[in-house]
Amino acid sequence: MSDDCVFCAIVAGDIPGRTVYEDDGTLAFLDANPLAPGHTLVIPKEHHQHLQDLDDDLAADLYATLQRVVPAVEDSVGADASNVAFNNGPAAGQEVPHVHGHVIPRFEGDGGAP
Ligand code: DGP
Repeated sequence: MSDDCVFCAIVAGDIPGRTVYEDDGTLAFLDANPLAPGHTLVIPKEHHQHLQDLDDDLAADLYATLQRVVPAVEDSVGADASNVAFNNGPAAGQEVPHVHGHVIPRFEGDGGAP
């Protein structure tokens, strides 16, 4: 847990998050600034900034959660597909320094990648 991390605060329940899925090690919740309806973030509950900071077990847990959440999010909004992306470091656009995968629903004819 990092004191100044907004996603750690969501994990702790100190600020609200609209939870999509939760288990012991991971959490998925709706993005506050969605690029499409259903835009969801998938995080490990432990605070780490970079994907490469996760140990093998936590990386596997995160991937397993993505595999559950992606089809559930697509079904919930009637999407045809989704972009799944990690901004891994500030120079790549990572604004929140807590590992998070974006699940962005996509629709046929919606005009290209965000
Ligand atoms: P990134 O640029 O990859 O670090 O994306 C951070 C995302 O986190 C961005 O899409 C907006 C979202 N976000 C930032 N603060 C909050 C928050 O307090 N709650 C929720 N649900 N999402 C947040």
